[in-house]
Amino acid sequence: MGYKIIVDSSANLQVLPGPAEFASVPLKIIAGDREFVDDRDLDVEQMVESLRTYKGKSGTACPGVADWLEAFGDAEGILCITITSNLSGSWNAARLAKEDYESQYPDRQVFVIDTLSTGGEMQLLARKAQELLGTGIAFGDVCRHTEAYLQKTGLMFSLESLRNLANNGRVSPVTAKLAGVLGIRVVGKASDRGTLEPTDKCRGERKALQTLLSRMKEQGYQGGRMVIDHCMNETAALQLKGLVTQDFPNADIAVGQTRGLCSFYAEQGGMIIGYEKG
Ligand code: X90
Repeated sequence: MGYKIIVDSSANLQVLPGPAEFASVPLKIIAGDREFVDDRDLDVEQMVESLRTYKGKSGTACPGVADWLEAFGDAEGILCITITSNLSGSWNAARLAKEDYESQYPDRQVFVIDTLSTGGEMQLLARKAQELLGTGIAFGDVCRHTEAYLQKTGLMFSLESLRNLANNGRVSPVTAKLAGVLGIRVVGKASDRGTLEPTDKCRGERKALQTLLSRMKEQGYQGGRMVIDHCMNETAALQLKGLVTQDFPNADIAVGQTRGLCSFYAEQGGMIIGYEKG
C-alpha cells in the first residue's frame, strides 16, 4: 500500500522521513503583481525583505482543490494535516479534494485533520503519524490516533507586529493595536476555536520568553517535544530553547525557521511554538 502524509506549507515542514511518503502543499503570498509560492525553493529572507519595503496591499491564498489532488498523486492511504479552518480555506479545499478522490477511487482512503492551529503543532502531528505508521497498525487507526494527539499538543506565539494579520482580517484591529509599539511583544496561543488568543503583552524579548515558558507549563508542558520556529530571530529561538532546557534538561526541542506563509503573518522577529502538553 502507498501511504502519504500531506501538510500545507503553514506547517513550516518540507521533508519528513518515515514509512509514508511526504509532501507539503504550498500556500501563496501575494504583493501587488508579485507572487511568492511557499515551496522549498522560496527564499524566505528575500521575501520578508521585499515585503518590508512594499507599500501596497499584500495577502495570501490557500491551496485549491486541484493543488491537494495533485499532491495526492496515486497514494492509496492519504492523511492531510491542515492549518485552522477558522483562518484559512485550506482545510475546506482538502476536504473537497478528498470527496473527489474517493469517488474516483472507491478503494482509496483520505483523512483530513483540521488542526485548529498551524506551524509546529502541525509538525508534531505529522511526525506522530509517521511513528504510528511504523508500528504497523491499520491506516485508519493511524489517522484517528494522530487526530486524538491534538488534545495533547498546543501552539503559542510571540509577535512584534500584527499588521499583516489585521490587514487581512485574521485578527481584529483592537487585537492588532496590542502590538506595534517598539519593544512590545504580544504573546498568545491558538484558541480552542483555532483563532489567535493573545494572553500577554510583554515589554522586551526576555520577558516574552519567560512568559512563553510559564504559559506552556501552565498548559501542562513537562519536557516533551517542542518545535520553535522563528522569523529571522534565531537568537530568541535559541534563548527560549536554553530557558526550557534549564527546567527540562531532556526536552526534545527542534529549532527551525518559519517558511513563507508563517513568515508573512508572524513577521520579522516573530516566533511560533508547537509543544506537547504532557
Ligand atoms: O488561506 C490563507 O490565505 C492563509 C491564512 C492564514 C492566516 C493565519 C496564519 C497565522 C500564522 C501567526 C501566529 C500563530 C497563530 C495561530 C492561530 C491558530 C502565524
